[in-house]
Amino acid sequence: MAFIISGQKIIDLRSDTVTQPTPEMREAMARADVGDDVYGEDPTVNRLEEKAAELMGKEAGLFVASGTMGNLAALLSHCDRGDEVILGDQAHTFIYEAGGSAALCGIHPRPVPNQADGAMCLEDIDAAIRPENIHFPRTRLICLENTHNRCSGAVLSVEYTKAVADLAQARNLKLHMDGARIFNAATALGVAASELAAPADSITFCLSKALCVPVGSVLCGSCRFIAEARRIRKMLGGGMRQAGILAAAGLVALEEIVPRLHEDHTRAKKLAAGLRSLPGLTIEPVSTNIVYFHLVPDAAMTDVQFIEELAARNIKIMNIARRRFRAVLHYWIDGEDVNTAIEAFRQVLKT
Ligand code: TLP
Repeated sequence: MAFIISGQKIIDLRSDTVTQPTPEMREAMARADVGDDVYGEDPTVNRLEEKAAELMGKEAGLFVASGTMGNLAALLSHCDRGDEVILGDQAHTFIYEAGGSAALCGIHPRPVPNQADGAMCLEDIDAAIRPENIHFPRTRLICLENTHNRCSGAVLSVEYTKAVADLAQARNLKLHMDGARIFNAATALGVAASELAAPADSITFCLSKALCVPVGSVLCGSCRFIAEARRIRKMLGGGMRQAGILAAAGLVALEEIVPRLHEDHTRAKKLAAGLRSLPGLTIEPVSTNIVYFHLVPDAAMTDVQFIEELAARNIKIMNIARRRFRAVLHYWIDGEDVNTAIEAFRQVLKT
């Protein structure tokens, strides 16, 4: 099932963003009814936005180019310049979005420590909320991430999310959720995504990760919030025209790929078990489709050598930090690919 690139079978575990559209998606894209979405006239985008809102239990949805754009549009819709957002120090929005909220929106990030399970302690959040004082920025927003990418793909529970929402409400703050992989979280917990999204004022989820869609995310929230986000999306240059070509793949993903995410989770556990049996590696707990592992500090090879030796065997993984690596399971990796990958790791760790 792995990709064939230049005649070589590549098992690409760097991310679930590498997934290609399924044949059903390509077919739906070719047949999609389209119109000018900036005029609100693309029937396929409209259907996707309605379906996404329904799945998230929100009033409205907005199709955006990427998870980064969805988070940025959310932050800009919730906050004014100079406002402060509380988010985890391992949050994607804090680490990987090129500082966009500060650079483009003048929003001040206030990172608090993420625990290993992806949560921020309620006491830490509470302590980070600014009192009214002319010296301080105004705290306006709290951001959660579910599943938590850098925290082992961990899942935040419905109860925890509600507790953060209660705190936000009590302190007159809004709650945004970066739910790039919210369907993975819902699958792992056996709950509807709408239950996880319910406590949040807004949520963005990605179609372009484990769901195999080539491009796109959807931001969901109240009608009023989405109307503002729609204006901001235009400001960011994200007003797309016949975007139904892309949205068509999104509709297929919600029908056909979401129900299969549990297969990626099972394979992630299988990969983790295989890696755990090898010398020289330690493995982080696996909750969803992401496996983080470490080369032991005294390993005989450098991180770069490790990556290169695996690449020479057509296995691609990502180096996240010194001695820390990530493998992400997705639709295009089947059980046989997992066995092949484990065997390649075994050979590399022996060399
Ligand atoms: N994550 C990517 C990289 O940027 C690290 C990946 O390979 O995992 N929120 C979360 C939790 C994400 O993991 C990502 C992408 C995004 C937002 C941004 O989505 P895009 O790439 O569509 O802007």
